Amino acid sequence: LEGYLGRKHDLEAATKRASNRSWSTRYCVLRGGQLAFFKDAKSRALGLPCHGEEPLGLQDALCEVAAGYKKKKHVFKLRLSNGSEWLFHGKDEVRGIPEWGMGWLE
Ligand code: I3P
Repeated sequence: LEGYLGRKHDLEAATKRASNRSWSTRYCVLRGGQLAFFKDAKSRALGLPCHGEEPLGLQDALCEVAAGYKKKKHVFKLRLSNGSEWLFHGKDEVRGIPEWGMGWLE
């Protein structure tokens, strides 16, 4: 499963706000229990992660609609087992995560 999503780092750890809190677009690849980030499909094909970012390990992670986040629609939250939290912004289109009415940004 892969495609473009907006991404915002919200918490670095359970009680620590992330320092870089701005939204950025990433080509996200969900595979083998990891979520990896690339600038675009070409760098994904070349296996070059965006800014050398480590993939997020999803073991014991929680994922839910970010109902409390009101500034954008179609946002889901990922809470990793280490307490860090990330927000992801999808497109208003039924692809990707259809049960939430979310899809990839085109
Ligand atoms: C952040 C940027 C984000 C904003 C965040 C700001 O500033 O404006 O868009 O999140 O607010 O800190 P900068 O680009 O200077 O890092 P929202 O879009 O969700 O408001 P926050 O610190 O309240 O999360």
